[in-house]
Amino acid sequence: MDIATTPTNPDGNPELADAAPTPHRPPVIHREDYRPFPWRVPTTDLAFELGIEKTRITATLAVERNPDAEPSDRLRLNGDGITAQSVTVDGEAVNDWEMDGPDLVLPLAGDAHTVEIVTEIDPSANTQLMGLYASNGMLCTQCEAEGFRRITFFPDRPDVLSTYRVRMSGPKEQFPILLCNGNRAAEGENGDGTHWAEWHDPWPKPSYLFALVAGDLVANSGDFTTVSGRRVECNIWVRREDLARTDHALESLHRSMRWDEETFGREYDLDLYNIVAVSDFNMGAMENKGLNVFNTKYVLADKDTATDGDFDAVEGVIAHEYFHNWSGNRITCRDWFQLSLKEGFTVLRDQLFSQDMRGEAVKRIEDVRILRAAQFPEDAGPLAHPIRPDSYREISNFYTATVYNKGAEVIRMMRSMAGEERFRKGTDLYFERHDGEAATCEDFVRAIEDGAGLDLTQFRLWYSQAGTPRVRVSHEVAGDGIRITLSQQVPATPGQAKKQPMVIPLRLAVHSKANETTGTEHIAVLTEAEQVFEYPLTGPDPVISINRGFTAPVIVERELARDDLVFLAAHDDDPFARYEALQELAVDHLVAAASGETSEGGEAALVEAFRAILADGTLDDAMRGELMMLPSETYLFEAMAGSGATGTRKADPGAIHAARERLKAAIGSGCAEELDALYDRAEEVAFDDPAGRGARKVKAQVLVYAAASDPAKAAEMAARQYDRADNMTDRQGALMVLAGLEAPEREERLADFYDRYRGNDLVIDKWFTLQALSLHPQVIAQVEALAQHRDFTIRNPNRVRSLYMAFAGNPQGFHAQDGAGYRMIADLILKLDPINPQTAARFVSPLGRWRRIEPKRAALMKAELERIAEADNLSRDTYEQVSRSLD
Ligand code: 0A1
Ligand code: ZN
Repeated sequence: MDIATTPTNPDGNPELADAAPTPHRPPVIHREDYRPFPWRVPTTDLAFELGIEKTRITATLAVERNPDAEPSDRLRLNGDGITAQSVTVDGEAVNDWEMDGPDLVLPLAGDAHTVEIVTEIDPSANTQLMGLYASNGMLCTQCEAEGFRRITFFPDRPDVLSTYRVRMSGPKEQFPILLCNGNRAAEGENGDGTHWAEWHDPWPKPSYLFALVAGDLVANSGDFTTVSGRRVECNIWVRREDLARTDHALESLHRSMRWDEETFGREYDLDLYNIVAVSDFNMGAMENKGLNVFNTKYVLADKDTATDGDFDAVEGVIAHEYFHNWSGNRITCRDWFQLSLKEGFTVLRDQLFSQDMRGEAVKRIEDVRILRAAQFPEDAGPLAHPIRPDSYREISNFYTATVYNKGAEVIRMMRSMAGEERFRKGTDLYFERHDGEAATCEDFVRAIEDGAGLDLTQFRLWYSQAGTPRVRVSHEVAGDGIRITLSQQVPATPGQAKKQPMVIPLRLAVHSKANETTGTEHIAVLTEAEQVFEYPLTGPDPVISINRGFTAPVIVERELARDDLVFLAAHDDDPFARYEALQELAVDHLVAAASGETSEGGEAALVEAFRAILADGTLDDAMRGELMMLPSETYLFEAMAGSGATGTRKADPGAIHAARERLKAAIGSGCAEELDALYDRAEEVAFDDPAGRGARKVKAQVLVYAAASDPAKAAEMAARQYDRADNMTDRQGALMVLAGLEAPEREERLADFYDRYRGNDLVIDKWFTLQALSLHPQVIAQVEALAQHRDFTIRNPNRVRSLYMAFAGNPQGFHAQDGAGYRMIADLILKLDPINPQTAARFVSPLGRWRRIEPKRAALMKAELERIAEADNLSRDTYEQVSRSLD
């Protein structure tokens, strides 16, 4: 497909009036076309007269020429679906402005002016949830990436930093709480039932960090004293009925604040930190300066309604948004191509925080599992892009696992190469050098180079090359040493046929199988296409343990004998490497089985390895639970399809599903006694016991294996667990298994769950998800019925995701042989696109994987993409994802 390139104006924006792009083919924005904005906006004054159906905004911008940019006598202010009621320049009404597409362009001759613009919007009609919108009777905003332009005309780009003063007024009964960024400056009543508040944010910020909330909210409050003695008032704002579920969020915030001081030397910089929970939200949460807006899912948690995983997610997201105060807000991005500058770094920071809070090994395994489930397929498919993309049509489509999670891995590699102490010197230098600026990924890399004393010249390729590198490992023993040959290949990705060798740091050790001893750890930094590393041997029968701790986000291809993998699974001293060896055993066996190859002894070896894990007294249950999880079907598709460049084999979802179920049954029956004993032991552990979380995790796993090997017994066990549960983890774990079984217990417990939690949106979301994810043979019909349920609404993103994202992640349903699953997702995309394009576009990528799937299903998937592509008036979001998926 040809790409419509877009020239830029001197005013630094794409020329929307250019002929090539049409609503059906939105323009492509290129990283190389970045130009500084010709104007600065030192101060922005906003006055909001708030109403659910009509809000009037008066924006007063002080503008002055930017000496660092090419001069222009026009000021281009971005808009999106808004019209100006009036425009004044230096107090005089003017009418020589014009609209250029959605933007307002104003001629300005002098060096400095004051521009005032009035707009009026209807928040209740805002179904996209970008800009100012209504949710449950309250008003809130979402401005990243380009939502501010739906409120008022503004240079809505991250490199225009301004100091904001905001006055909000509105009916007091409807909106008793009025919140904005920064510190409260003044408030008062108007005597006509309305009241007002003025807010001042002393820190210059880009428009995407602007936020406002007005509603009937209550707060869970708790002060935090920073390292230098500043008292910070912290509030978690929610609806009254949710207040009892906010303690965990507040405690997580306090822990994050302390950790960032201790670990990165970052202190909070305002007197107030507000977090508001809203139930209609496109993403997880948003780091607006001093006023984070959160999806309720990442705020509310108590034992009865949230699982252990939910508690972890709340802690992780609270930390993530808090850490953005430095990595994102104090130092922001120059342009949206630099998104990984703030997101990759902040994800790494939140991962390190959670490792410190909950244990390094288990958290690392969880993070790698997420990377493999979400990012590896992205990197191997039509939507592959570097962590710093080169072009986009709609930036919302680039809030991806690549920018976030691979971005974090790339910075983690720098940390591994530098060591913790030197890495900290690098980050200190970055914060010092760029505080108050809109920076680039290049700025970050240079600061780490200078501060940590690394040469990252070649390493920079991680920012520009997409695709998951494959590293092949072979070795030969030479005397009392070992020669390890590592070679790398980076697969071709869209727009990038040829790749250069990357810098790949791999922690490795050489163990001795005969002596059952573990070797010392080395770090091998692979920089060439092929390279030999030599190490001394510590004993006979060497086995290489490589990419320990998952130091590099690569796929390791090693031809290890099954015995060697079994040895590593049982004896490796690196917990991640143990997990990896087991995963590899399972992948090898399952891919062979799904491909119709014989995998003689594969199943027996896995059952034995499993038995060893169940019996291993050195493991705690939290780690045991991780080790018990088989690779996901999506990961197995990737393994079966091989690399983009060389893989000729296609993934067969039906065969993989069947092979995986067979293996689960074999483990379930082969280790029945051990699994039962584990369950009985875990059942005795009380909820609050420090071992409780691990115990709940292994119980859920035991049920999974029982369901595959002995469904009647599993139904009985799960029903009993459900009935006796005193917490959501046990209840959900049991119901998840029941939902996949054809047993009377299924309907009873599902009905009970619904009745018990009716009215609690987040838990009802779980009820939808459990069913959409289930292994039940009738899952498609069940999802169709659930879409008609009175509690289903297409307007709430959480609810849509709870049903359809879960379904799209259920291989058995989504990949149904007749294409009914694909059709269902395509129908959803078409229906949702006019309402909420950002959320609709996120459903395209599962269909986009068609090239790696066997031909019959691939044709059905592609046909659905084509059907979407033919629709009139597709949003920019969905258009971009569908056209890239078909290219
Ligand atoms: N910056 C946020 C993510 C985010 C991005 C876009 C949004 O618009 C709907 C919302 C949130 C983060 O990384 O947490
Ligand atoms: Zn973020």
